[in-house]
Amino acid sequence: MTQPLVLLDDPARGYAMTLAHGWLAPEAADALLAWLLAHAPFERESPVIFGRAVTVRRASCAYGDEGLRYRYSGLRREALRWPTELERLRDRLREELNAPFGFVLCNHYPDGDAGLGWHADDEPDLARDAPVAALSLGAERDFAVRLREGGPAIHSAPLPHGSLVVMSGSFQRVLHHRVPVRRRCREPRVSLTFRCMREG
Ligand SMILES: O=C(O)CCC(=O)C(=O)O
Repeated sequence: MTQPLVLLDDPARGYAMTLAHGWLAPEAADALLAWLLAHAPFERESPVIFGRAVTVRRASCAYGDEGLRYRYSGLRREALRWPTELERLRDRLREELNAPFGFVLCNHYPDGDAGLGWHADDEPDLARDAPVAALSLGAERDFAVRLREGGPAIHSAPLPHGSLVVMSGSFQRVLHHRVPVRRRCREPRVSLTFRCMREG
């Protein structure tokens, strides 16, 4: 792994974002992607957007500590028990980032026609201002960030296979992020976003 790059750092507003290329070595990233594509029970989502349930091309599933569930955009995801393949990564992240990661949302983008719109990971089930760590596997896709009030992206970074983005501090309260559609991309991508849940 190379030293993480600091892509955003705003001490006044209390947020930061780092990107570590090769956080997972290529062979390990290949094996994990193959395992997820073969075994993870991805389901296409129908989030409620402007009051209507809309089925999107992206699919997702979640793993986590026993009894955990996660509510977002009118959906409820029950966490499946941690498989060994993800437990190891969770433990490594807990140690490296000193944060109690207890849940991972897995997003499957079958190709570049699937994307994820502007949003923040700020649901009430999440611990306030805890880091969110996103591991990218498969096709390289862009990750864009803008202020919550709108306007153009203030940053956009390509996320290669095996890279890890960490959003920390007030990031989710101040900023929105998205994965734009990329029509030319024909390869699948899976992202794993590890989250810390609110106590109680
Ligand atoms: O796919 C990604 O890298 C981002 C995923 C994400 O923003 C989310 O799960 O909330």
